[in-house]
Amino acid sequence: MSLRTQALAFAAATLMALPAAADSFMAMEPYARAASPAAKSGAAFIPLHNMSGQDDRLIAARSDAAQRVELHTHIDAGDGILQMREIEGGIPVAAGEMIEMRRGGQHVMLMGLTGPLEQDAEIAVTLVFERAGEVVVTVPVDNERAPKDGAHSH
Ligand SMILES: [Cu+2]
Repeated sequence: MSLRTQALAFAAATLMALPAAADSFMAMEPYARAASPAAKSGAAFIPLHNMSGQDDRLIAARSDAAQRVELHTHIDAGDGILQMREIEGGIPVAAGEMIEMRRGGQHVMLMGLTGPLEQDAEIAVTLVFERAGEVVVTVPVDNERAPKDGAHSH
């Protein structure tokens, strides 16, 4: 076995020793909500702890609960009114750090709901990370949850 082959074999063994994607990110009290039963869109708030041991980036999300899912944040347009924007380039997160999501801040936008978000139902959201790959999170619907920090809702 050449040195190069040995190095490759070692790299392969190291890769296999990595934890499964499901263990790499932990969702901290996630919830989803819609402004009303007739709402066409909703939002999921999924704070994520990066336990993968490596820097990563949340690049996309999808769910059967909505036709289109985007990573959004709110920006102050300068007139004091917060506007939602799609986050360009995803959300970077260092090893051991958190991706914060909250009302008036970063969130997973559910556009074109395939059904009403009923209180206490659960939806599955697939989060796609640059390195950890896909992580499926079960998100309870809690339309009654008040924003923790009094931020604007949408
Ligand atoms: Cu949004």
